Amino acid sequence: MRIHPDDLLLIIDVQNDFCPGGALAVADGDAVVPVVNRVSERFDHVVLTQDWHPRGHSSFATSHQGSAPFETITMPYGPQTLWPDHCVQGTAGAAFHPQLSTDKAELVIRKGFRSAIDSYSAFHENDRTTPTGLAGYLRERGLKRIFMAGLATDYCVHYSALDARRLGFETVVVESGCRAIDLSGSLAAAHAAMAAAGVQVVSDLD
Ligand code: VGL
Ligand code: ZN
Repeated sequence: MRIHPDDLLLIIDVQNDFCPGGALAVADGDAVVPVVNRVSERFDHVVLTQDWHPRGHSSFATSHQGSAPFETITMPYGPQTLWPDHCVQGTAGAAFHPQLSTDKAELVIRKGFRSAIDSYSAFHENDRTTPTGLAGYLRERGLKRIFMAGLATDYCVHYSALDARRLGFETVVVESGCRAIDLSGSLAAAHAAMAAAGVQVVSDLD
């Protein structure tokens, strides 16, 4: 696939807590690092996202008495999966994987920093209305096509891709640079939703 000078690579949540040994480890999560590093050399513009929760965040099972990680509860904005405490602001788990090339990134967008609301998508929090500001940033810069990779395919990549389409961006997910949590069919559901929304999924860029 030909990459254009005004294409963007959005690298999603390649953080220690989503890699083996981390608090919310995605199987083989660190395998995305060399892929993402290689792919990012092809782009003139790179943006990173960083899951960035305050202690006691409402998406943590430990914030809800009697609840366990991976259960679903109802929040004012809808259903919310509960997670182990992860990506707490300023901790080693919230840091980018040490081998991730971050120098080229023009912007790091942090998300999930409001205690009462989770944010899977790089564009909108889980109420689907509170914006992160990324769409405005990309529009102002004239960047119209977004390639995505990172963690996890079925959560933050999936929701970012759907929002990108909803906001009118051409959207390409690079699968070799993604790994999934796959909680009760979430990966298959993510693939179906992305296809229906017109997200292009490619196995690699070459
Ligand atoms: C993510 C669950 C909770 C992700 C973030 O990056 O996919 N998943 N927080
Ligand atoms: Zn999170």
